[in-house]
Amino acid sequence: MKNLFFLLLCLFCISTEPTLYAQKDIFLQEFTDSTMFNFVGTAQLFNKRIRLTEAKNFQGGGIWLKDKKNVANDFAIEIGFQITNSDFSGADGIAFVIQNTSAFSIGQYGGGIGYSSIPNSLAIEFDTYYNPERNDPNDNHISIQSNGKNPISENHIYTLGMASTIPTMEDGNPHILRIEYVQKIFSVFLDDMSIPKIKAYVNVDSLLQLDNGTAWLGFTSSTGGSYANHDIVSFGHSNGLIANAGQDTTICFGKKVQIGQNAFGRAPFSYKWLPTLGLSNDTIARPWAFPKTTTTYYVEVKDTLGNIDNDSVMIIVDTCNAIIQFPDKTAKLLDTVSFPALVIPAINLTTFDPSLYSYTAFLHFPSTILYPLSASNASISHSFSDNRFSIIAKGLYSPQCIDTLFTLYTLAVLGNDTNTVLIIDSIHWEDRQGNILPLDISYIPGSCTITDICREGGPRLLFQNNNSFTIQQSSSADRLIFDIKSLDDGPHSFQLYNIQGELIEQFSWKHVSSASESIVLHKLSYPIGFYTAIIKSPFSIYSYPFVIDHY
Ligand SMILES: [Ca+2]
Ligand SMILES: [Ca+2]
Ligand SMILES: [Ca+2]
Repeated sequence: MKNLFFLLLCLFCISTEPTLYAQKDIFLQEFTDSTMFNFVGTAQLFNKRIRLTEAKNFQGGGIWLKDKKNVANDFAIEIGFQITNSDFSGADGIAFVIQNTSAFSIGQYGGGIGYSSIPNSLAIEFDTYYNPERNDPNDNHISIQSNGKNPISENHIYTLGMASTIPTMEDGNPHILRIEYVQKIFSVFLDDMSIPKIKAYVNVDSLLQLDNGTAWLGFTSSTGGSYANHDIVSFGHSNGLIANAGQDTTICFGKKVQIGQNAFGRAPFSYKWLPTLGLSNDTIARPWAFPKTTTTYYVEVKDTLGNIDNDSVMIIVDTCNAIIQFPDKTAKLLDTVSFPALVIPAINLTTFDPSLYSYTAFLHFPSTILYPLSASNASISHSFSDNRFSIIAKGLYSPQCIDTLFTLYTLAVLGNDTNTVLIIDSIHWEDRQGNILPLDISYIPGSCTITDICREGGPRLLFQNNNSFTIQQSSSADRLIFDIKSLDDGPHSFQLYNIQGELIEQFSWKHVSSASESIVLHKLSYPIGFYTAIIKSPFSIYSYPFVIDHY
C-alpha cells in the first residue's frame, strides 16, 4: 500500500512541472525583470514590485505586457496590489485594462485612474476615490467599464458590472484581485476567492476590435488632488485550465488550514488530492488540511473538456512552541503552589466520548529539568528519551476535570528552576483509528498540591491517581503499620521521604491483586516529624503523608 502510494506520488511529481508552466504562462511573486512589460508614465520597478504611482499629486502610470494575450477565449488574471501612504482621502485607484490601441497607452489622470479615454478598451477599475460627477457609488468599489471601440470613460453610465460592498482596498494591506473570463462571463474576486464580487456577461470579442482574438493587457493608475502609492506586488495570467492548490502555509501543530482554490476553466471540475492523510476530503476544491508533519499536497484537476492540470502546496507544520513560565517554588511537602495549567478545550465536546479518544502530549524541555512531572485526570503512561518526555493519557473520563465551559483540564506541569521554561512541543487528540483531530491550546493559572518532595534530580510532582491503592494505617506504642492493597499486579514499592526530601527507606514487593502487603515502621528509628510515603505500582503512584511521633 505504501509503495503504491509513493509510486502515485512520484508519477505526479514527474508530470506536474511541464503542465504547470505551459498553462500558467505568467506567475510572478516579485518583479525584478522589467523586460516583460512596457512602462508608461510614472510606472517603475520599485523594491521588487511595480509602483504605478508614488504618493504624490497628479501622477499617472501604466504597464503593458509586451506580448498580446488572447482575450476572446477563457483567461484568468490574478494580481496582488497594495495601496500605501495615502493622504487624507487617498486616490485614485488601479485598473486592469484590456486594450488594442497601443503598446504604450495611457489615459487620463486623477479620477480617470490612468485608463479613461483609451479607445477600444475594457477596464476593471479598483476605484478608491469618490467622484460623484462620474456617478461613483462610494470611495471603494470595483467595476467593469467599457465603451466598446470608442474611448473608454470612468463614468459609471458605462458600467457592465460593479461591486461597492467590498473589503477596504486602501487600508495599506496587500489584496488579491482575481479576474476569470470563462465562456464570456467575467467573475471578479477580491480577497475571498470562493464567491465573486462581480459576475457579468461580456462578449469581449465583439465588444472590442481585437487582433486575432488578442489584445494588450496591463494596469494603470493615477493620483490627483489626493494620492497614494499604488503598487502591483504579484501578477499571474493564464489561458486554460488552472489547478490551484493555494499558497504554501505554515500552521501550528494541531491546527488546520483550508487549502486549494476553485479551479479556473470549464466547470464542473473533479479534484483529486494526494496524499489523503491529514485532509478532510480529497475530492473537493478546498479541503481542510491538518497534517502532523510538514506535507506537500498535490491536487489534480480535470475540467469538463478533459483537460488536466496539477498544482501543489506545502503545509509547513511548526510546533509553535508554547512556553509555560513560572517561578521556582521552594516546595515543601504538602505545599500548594500556583503555576500555569495547560487547558485543552476538546473539539466538539458535546459528543466527546472519552472511551473513544485519547490525547498525546509531547513535552520538550531543557535538559536542566530532570523530571518534569504531570498531573492528569486520565490514566497516564509516560516515557523519556532524547530529552523528550511523552505523556500519553488514554480514554478515562473524570467529571471534575470538565467545567461548565466544557473545558477539559488534562495536564499540569511543574519544573524545578527559577523561571523554568517548559516548551510544549505538541498536543492533539486522536481517535481510535489514530486520526488526528485539531485542537486549540491555551493556558490558565492553576494550582496543584505538591505531594512529593523537591529534590534535585528526584521526582517533583506526583500523579494524583489513587485508583489503585487502599491504605490502612494502624499504630502501636512503637510501630506504624500500613496495610496496602493494590488493584495492580506486579512490582510495587513503598518509599519513605522525610520533610527534607531525603529518601530514607524503601520497600519493594511483588503484588498480587486482592492481596494485602503490610509495611511496618519502628517509630523510634525515625525522628519525630512529617513524612511522606510514595507508593508505586506499575500503573499508579500515590503519595501518603503521615506523622511519626514517639508517644
Ligand atoms: Ca480614498
Ligand atoms: Ca473615482
Ligand atoms: Ca468609479
